Amino acid sequence: MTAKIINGKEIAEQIRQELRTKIAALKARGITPGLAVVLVGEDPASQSYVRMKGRACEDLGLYSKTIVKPATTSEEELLTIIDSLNADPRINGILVQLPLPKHIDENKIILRIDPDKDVDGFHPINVGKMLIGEPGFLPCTPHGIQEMLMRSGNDPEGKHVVVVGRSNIVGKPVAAILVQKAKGANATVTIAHSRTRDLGSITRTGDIMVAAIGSPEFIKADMIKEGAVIIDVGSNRVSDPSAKRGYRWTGDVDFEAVKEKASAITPVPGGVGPMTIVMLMSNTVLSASRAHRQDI
Ligand code: L34
Repeated sequence: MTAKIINGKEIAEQIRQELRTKIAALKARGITPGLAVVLVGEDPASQSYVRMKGRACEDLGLYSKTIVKPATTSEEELLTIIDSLNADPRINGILVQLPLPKHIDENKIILRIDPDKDVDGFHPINVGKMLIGEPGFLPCTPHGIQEMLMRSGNDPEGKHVVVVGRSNIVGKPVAAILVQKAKGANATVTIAHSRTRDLGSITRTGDIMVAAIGSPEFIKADMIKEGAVIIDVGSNRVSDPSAKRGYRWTGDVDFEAVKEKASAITPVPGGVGPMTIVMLMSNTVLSASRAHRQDI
């Protein structure tokens, strides 16, 4: 079997079009949703993600503000920036790009963001709401994965989803979302990770696999079930002297081999990445409509 490619770029574009209608409705009422992105340091991958977020805002006609600070920025300074964004009525969404430099406590920073502007869905209030199935903000990558599954005809209901990876950004929340008693969910979920014994014996039972390990091409063909749906969350920048820019993006899945055994697979680039960006736009629009009590 050769897998169907789940085109994240195309699905994200479809969602962008839906957002344009909502944004036009808000603008007709004098409301322009606004997003602030804060980047601390000079990690090249982070720089490129932050650039893409700014460009997506521009493309949709959202107000956007990108704040770039040196790696030496203190925790106190960053907290002050967040306080001012919390108080700024033009800003509906605040995102602090992770990872932060080691001397800054990420949890402390996230806790300072107004939960009503937490478009990343990382604040413990929103994490709690997600877990109990209450409306808040769903984290962009996990929510994007859910949208991707549904819009590609791979409803997770009743299926066994094996998540590989247990980060707060992807592994844990995607499991929490897909296990909900809700449309687009109702899955049986297993979370496997670096300490899982005999990983392959677990991953081979997954009808759907979400690979979020952060290790290039870690998932080999012999680790998946024949006909499985493979969601590759990996976003690894590996150096490649033959590439124009000197690097290329690769996922956590050995794409060439796995695509011969899976029924559907997301590519890297052009898979989960664009979904993350568009769900961020969606959360920002949602936040603005809530802030102005608009039902769109
Ligand atoms: N706070 N930190 C916070 N929020 C997030 O949602 C993120 N993440 C992850 C890292 N840190 C974060 C992102 O934005 C990863 N991530 C992300 C976003 C976009 C893409 C990849 C990761 C993406 O669109 N990648 C492209 C390839 C890159 C390119 O074309 O230059 C792709 O097609 O996969």
